[in-house]
Amino acid sequence: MRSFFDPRQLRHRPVSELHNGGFTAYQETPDRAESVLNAIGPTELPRDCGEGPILAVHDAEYIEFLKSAHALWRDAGRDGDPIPYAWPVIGRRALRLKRIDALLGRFSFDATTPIAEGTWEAAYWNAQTAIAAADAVLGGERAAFALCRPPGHHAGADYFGGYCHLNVAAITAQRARDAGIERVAILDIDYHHGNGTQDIFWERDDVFYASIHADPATDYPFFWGHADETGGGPGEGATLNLPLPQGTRLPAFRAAQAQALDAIRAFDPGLLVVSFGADTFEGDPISHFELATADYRALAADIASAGLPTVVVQEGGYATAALGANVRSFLSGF
Ligand code: Q9C
Ligand code: ZN
Repeated sequence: MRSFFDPRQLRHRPVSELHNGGFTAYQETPDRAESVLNAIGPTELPRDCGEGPILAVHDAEYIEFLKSAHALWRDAGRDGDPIPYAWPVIGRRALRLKRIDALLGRFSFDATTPIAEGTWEAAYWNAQTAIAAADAVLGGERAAFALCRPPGHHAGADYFGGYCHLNVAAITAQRARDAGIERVAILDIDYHHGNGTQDIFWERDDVFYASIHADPATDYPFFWGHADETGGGPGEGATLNLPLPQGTRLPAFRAAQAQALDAIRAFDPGLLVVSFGADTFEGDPISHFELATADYRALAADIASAGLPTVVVQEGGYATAALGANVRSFLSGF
């Protein structure tokens, strides 16, 4: 399978994150990408398609913020990386303040995701990697893989969080729409609900979003991903959430995925985007499903049997040493 990656994606290197009440080493490391690269062999560099496909999904003010946040933080005399800590909670005025602390709260939903010096450059090339995989499939490839890192599915049109800045699955889906594909489906099988992807397409009937994830009653991101969230307005019915309990193993996960694939087939998309997170792995340090390395091949084979042109984008997966083998297993299923 053609696979894409750009070494500039490694330049996002926050030092620490707020986790369970203290600062711990940042989990979403550049080593994750190295683990995958070592396992899957050579990748292709993306070409530079510019900001157009990013701005087709994300708000321009948010993009300007991402570019400038680290410098504004330094200008304010701070060491370390910017981390938001005050938010305009629902009901507050959406003030357009200039202070970096206020901007951080305006454009985020959590405090787990610092913006490091190289974050914008990494996020930009991360998006180009996804666009390159999309273009390969739009050009006739049956399937392609974007080794996206940082991940994307927690990022909304105007917010970051959950280790994500640019929503690579949404950028991929929108790229296909703009190339003339009338209906696109996204299957999100990361351990966590993809709140950003859901928000971006919530009111749209041209992009179907199906997600299998840990029940948000017990797991991050808590405020999205419940089974009764099915889309709004014209998008009613084009969002499908299938939460599963902690401890889930292959049989239950596979059954949920079959249900999602049935709904996707009924939607009749011209292209499928898979948000693939390997944080469903039994050895994942921050998650609580029990999938084994070989299980990913079976899941991918089920997806491949839907017979759709497919772009796989990498999301989470924090058992770094095993991540490469898990991704290789998944890709082998195609
Ligand atoms: N104390 C992805 O897998 N940390 N993001 C949860 C735990 C955030 C995961 C807090 C987890 C984000 C793409
Ligand atoms: Zn995840």
